[in-house]
Amino acid sequence: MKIIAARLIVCSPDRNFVTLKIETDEGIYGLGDGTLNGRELAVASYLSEHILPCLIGRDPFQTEDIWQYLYRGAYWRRGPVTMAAIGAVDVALWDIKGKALNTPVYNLLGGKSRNGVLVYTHANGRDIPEALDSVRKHMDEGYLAVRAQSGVPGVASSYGVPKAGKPYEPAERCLPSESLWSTEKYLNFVPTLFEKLRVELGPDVHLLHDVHHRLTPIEAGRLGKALEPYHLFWMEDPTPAELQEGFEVIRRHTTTPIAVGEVFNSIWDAHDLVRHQWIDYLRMAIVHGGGITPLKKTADFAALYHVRTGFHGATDLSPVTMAAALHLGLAVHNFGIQEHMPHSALTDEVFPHNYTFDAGYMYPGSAPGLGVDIDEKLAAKYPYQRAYLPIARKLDGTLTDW
Ligand code: CS2
Ligand code: MG
Repeated sequence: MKIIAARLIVCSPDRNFVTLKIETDEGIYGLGDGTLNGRELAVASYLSEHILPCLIGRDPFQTEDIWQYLYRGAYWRRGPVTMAAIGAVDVALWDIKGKALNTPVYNLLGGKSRNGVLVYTHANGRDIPEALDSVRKHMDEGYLAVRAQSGVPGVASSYGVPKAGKPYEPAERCLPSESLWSTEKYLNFVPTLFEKLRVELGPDVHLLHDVHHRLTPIEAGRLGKALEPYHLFWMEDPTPAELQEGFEVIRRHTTTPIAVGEVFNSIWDAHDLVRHQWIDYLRMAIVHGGGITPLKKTADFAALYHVRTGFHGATDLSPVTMAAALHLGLAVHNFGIQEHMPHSALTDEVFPHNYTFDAGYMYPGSAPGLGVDIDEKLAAKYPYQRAYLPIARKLDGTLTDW
């Protein structure tokens, strides 16, 4: 089998997506996702200018060699743009391989290690009563694990809280908006949120929380300790993770489990975090980490240190990445949980897929390959629109991590 064409479909059905379609001489094609929120065209250009011409004529079964060719062969390594581009190719090749062998991708990764993939979804509210209602609503829908975010009194536009009545979606089709941030108000408030949730909801539901990189390690240690009585499933991105040893400080102070990695793009970003057991869950997105090939290796490495997976699953990753995460999550032994932030109805229409949700778990389906397609005619009706993530400033105007 040979690759005869590779092209990009950049569309915006409610939000931007970069999709790669690789076609073969046997009529089988595969899809990959190259979406990098707010930087979509950088990945599209990397793919069309630098990668796609090199794919023509190659054997799509050679996922390992093609991955090494794109990673080592470029000389310039890593970084979100490069790795998202490589990830799009890698995932499309696994899709082709599954279709050619007439089997779902999880069977090529070790087969099913479990019946279904435990997922968590997002609950949020402008205040504690609204956040509580939102968690309850998702529990009624069948979710066994829910991430809870709430507006913080005195802090305008907190992370994870939607604008009036809309589903939460941080990218905006305008220049970056600015929000204000106060660590002091946040740290005083969050334990009261989880105290209320536990009192009202009981011990069984898995509760998660995303700090979104906003604390220093010692502040994160304080928060983790304060949250211990409410036994969170995890506290996510407590501090920016460039300094991996920062997590040693957090670990020294709390037993609240830690999840990190949605902005990582290489096993090397997590190497110390994993081997020192400073974290519990690794959240790299399949696309931004360079695809299924390196993520399988990363998961196997993490397994040696009791670190489990919690792959990123926000709506800025397309249904193609969602499917890839479900296939890999079903197969690896050290699966932890999968984020599920459902896409809009329009996005789901553009990307028809086989994966399903039932009673707290998701299932990738048994279609050959990944089980996701793209309706190109419909996609063409929604052209790319420039969009940015917001930025955050402290109350005194200092730019801080959003
Ligand atoms: C978030 C993301 O899903 C998450 O945990 O942190 O929504 C993140 O803000 C976006 O992916 C940014 O593009
Ligand atoms: Mg997050």
